[in-house]
Amino acid sequence: MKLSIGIVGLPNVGKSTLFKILTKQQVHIANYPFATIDPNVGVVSVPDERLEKLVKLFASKKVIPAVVEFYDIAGLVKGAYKGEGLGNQFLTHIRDCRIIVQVVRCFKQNDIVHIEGTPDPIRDIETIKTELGLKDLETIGRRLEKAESQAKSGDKKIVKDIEIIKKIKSEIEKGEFITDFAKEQIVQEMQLLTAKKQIILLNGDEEDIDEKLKKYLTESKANYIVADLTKTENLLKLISQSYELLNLISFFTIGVLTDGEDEVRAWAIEKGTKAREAAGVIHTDFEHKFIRAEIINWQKLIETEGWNQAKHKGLIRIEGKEYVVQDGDVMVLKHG
Ligand SMILES: Nc1nc2c(ncn2[C@@H]2O[C@H](COP(=O)(O)OP(=O)(O)OP(=O)(O)O)[C@@H](O)[C@H]2O)c(=O)[nH]1
Ligand SMILES: [Mg+2]
Repeated sequence: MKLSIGIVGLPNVGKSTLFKILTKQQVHIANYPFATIDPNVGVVSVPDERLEKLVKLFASKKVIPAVVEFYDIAGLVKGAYKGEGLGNQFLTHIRDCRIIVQVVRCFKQNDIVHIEGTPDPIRDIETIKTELGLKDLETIGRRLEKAESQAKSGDKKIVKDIEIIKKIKSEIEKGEFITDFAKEQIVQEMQLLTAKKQIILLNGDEEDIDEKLKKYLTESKANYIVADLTKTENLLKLISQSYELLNLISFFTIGVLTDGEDEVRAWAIEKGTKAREAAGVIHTDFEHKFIRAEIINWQKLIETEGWNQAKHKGLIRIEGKEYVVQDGDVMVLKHG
């Protein structure tokens, strides 16, 4: 499962600065709006101490961590949905992202241009929310038209789809996010932006965040991080927070125990994933050909100092396809 994160915000607020901190890529950062036009895409390894310990135990040469993909796109302005600024075409670049990070300018330095004259975090957050909503309404409008023309056939699924579409449409029109509907198939098909989980990154110092803003964020139940991007060197907490929001956990595979590859690898799955589906994350074939999984918690494996030792002690469990994979499981799959 690919975890991808899209970075949005007004122009010139620090999106590319954040992207550079995360990915260590050299990207164009400049004190004028719309410095970024084509999206920047970068991959970041998910830091995991457990992985390093397993590499040591198996003396593996190669370690393959789970990765997160970041998309840094052009700035959004009021009216972007109807073509203002650079238009909204670039919003399509983040449609298959699983999380949206919104960078909000809180720092006050006057020499940095603000598209609306002066920073006003609440106004700016609302502007972006409106633009995301308007983009979704455009998508929804098209989909509703199509569904309504198909509804004449009386297909029950289409009738239900229409019901859901109308419900989310009115939510978005009220200015609400529709994260509660994110699991609905029709919502997933439309890849709606307001259905995605969001993290607000307040770009500034603690003293730039006033009481009014804090209250607003609390009332809107926002997930937020405060970070002055000119002083921050590492923002890995953004990745751990994304894992939490998406309910992700990791399991590990050891190459020498499976296909003979000299590598230790981490895989991200959603909490509650069963062994067979987890096998499918490694290779689609494995899901169909799944026989069983041999499993041990990573810590126990380190303590027993090796797979064979753990096996002798009877610590390796045999689990079937219905087993719910736990965070930190080391898994050896047996497939046909
Ligand atoms: N003082 C200060 N300046 C910042 C901070 N973060 C970014 N900047 C400056 O703001 C300007 C814009 O930064 P970018 O990262 O290019 O902003 P962006 O959001 O990618 O801008 P666009 O691509 O034009 O939409 C640059 O001159 C940065 O150096 C900050 O925390 N404090
Ligand atoms: Mg930029």
